[in-house]
Amino acid sequence: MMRAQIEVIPCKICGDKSSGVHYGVITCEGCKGFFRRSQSSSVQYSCSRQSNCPIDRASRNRCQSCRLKKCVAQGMSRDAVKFGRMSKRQRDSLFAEVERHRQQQRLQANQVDPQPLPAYRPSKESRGHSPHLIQPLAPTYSYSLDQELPNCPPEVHSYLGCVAGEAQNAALGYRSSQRSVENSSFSATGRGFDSRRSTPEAILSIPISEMGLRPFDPEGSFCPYPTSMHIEELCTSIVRSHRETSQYRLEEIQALRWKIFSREEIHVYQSKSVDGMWQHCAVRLTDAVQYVVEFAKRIPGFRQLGQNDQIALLKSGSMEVVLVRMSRMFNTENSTVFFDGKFAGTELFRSLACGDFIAAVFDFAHSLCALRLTEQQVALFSALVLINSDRPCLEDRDRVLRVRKEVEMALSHILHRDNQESLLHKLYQKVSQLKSLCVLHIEKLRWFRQQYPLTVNSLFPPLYKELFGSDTDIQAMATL
Ligand code: 6QP
Repeated sequence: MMRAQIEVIPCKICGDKSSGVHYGVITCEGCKGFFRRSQSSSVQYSCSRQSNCPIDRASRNRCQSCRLKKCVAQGMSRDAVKFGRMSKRQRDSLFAEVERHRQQQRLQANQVDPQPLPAYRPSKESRGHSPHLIQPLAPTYSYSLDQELPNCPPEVHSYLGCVAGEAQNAALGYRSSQRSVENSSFSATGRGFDSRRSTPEAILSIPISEMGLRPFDPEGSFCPYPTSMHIEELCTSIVRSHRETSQYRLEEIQALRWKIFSREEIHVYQSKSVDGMWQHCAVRLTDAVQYVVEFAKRIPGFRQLGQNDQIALLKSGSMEVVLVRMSRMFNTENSTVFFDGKFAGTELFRSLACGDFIAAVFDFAHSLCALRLTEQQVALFSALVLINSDRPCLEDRDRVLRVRKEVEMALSHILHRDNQESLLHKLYQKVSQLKSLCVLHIEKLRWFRQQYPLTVNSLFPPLYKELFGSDTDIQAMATL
C-alpha cells in the first residue's frame, strides 16, 4: 500500500515512473536493475565527457558512469535498509514527501493554484533564445524533501546541449541591448510587463502573471516607488519573497541534518577531475543564483528600476546573496554544508583545488550562523545586500538609493521589533566579508579560465557566464 503511494514520486535518478524504494532511494525498475548490476565487482565505468552527463529517462543509458554517480549521490547503497525497517524519521519524511507530491498533482489537475506560478518547463521555443536571467522558477514548495532540485535542471542541460556559440549569444544577448524596455511597460494595473515581449532585450521582463507575484496594490493605483508602502508591508513582502524563492525550506534542511555523505560518496567527489567538479559546482551555483534572481524580482521596487540597473545589481550582488543563503544550509555542529542532497564537509570539495576559498566560505557561514538570524532577518539582510547603490555601472544611482533606504528602514524595523538592534552593526560588517569572498571567487574563476578555457566557454551554464562574465568583465568585477 505504501508502495502505491511512493509511486507518485518519480525516480530520483532519471525521473521515470518509480516502483518503490530500492537500495534506499525511490527509483524506477530500470535504475534499480542498473544499480544492482553496477555492484558486481567486475564492472568499472568511466565517463568519456565531463563527468556530469544529464541523466533522465531518455539519456539514462548513454553514460553508465554518470548514472552510477547519480545513484550514489542520491544515496543508493547496496546495504540500504529495506523500507519496512526504516526509522520513524525516515518514514515520516517519506510520507511528507508523498503528501507534497500529491498536493502538487492535485493543484496541477485543478489548475487552481493559490500562488499562480506554474512549475517551470522551458518551452522548445524559449530554449537557447531567452536570456537566462529571466528564467522563471518552479516554486519551492514543489520540491520534494531530499530530491532537492533535479540533479541538473533540464533548462541548464538544454544550454549545455546547444552549440556553444548559440548559448553564448543567448547568454550575452542583453549586452547589445539598449535600455529599450522602459518602465512604462508596466501597465497601470500593476499586472506587469507586456507578455508578448520575448526579445532578448526584455531580459528581466517575464510576465508577472507567470511569476506568482501578487500585485502590491490591488486597487490598481500604480506606485513607482515603494515610498508610500508601509514599512510593515514591505517587511512582509520581502519575507514572503524570500520564503517563496528560498530553494530549500529551513525545516526541510533541518530535517536532513542527519544525512551525511559516506566515505565512499566523498571519495566519488574527490576522484572527480578538477574541471568535472568545477562544472558540477558551476551548475549548482547557477541553480542557486536563479533563485536569487527570482527573489530580487520580487523585492518591491526592484522591477521598477531600469533593466540595466537590475542586471548590474544582480551581477554584482547575486553571488553575495547565495553566500548569505548558504548559512541557512550550514550545520555548525559538524561544520558541514548541504550539497547534492546531503551534508558535506570541506574535504568533499578537494577536487575543486580551491581549498582556501572553500575554507573561507565555511568560515563565513559559521560566523553568520553565530548571529542566529531568523528567516525574516535573513530575508531583509539579503535584500539589503542586493539593493546596493554603491555597485558599479548603475545608471540611476538615486533611484537605487531610494529603494535601498526603504529596505534599510525595513531591516531596522524588524531588528527593533525583535529587540536586536545591536545586530545591525554586525550585519554591516558581514557585507565587507562578503565582498572579499566574492573577490576570491572571481580570482579562482580567472585561474580556472586560464587552465580550462574550453570548459568554461562551452560547458559552463550560460547564466554562470552571464553573471561572472568574460575575461574583461572579470577584470572589472575584481576591482570592485
Ligand atoms: C549555494 C557549493 C557549498 C561549495 C560549493 C557558491 C566555484 O563552486 C564554486 N562556487 C560556488 C558554488 C556554490 C555556491 O553556493 C551554493 O547553494 C551552490 N554551490 S555548490 C556548496 C560549498 F561549500 O557548488 O553547491 C559558490 C566555482 Cl563555480 C568556481 C570557482 C571556485 C568555486 F568554488
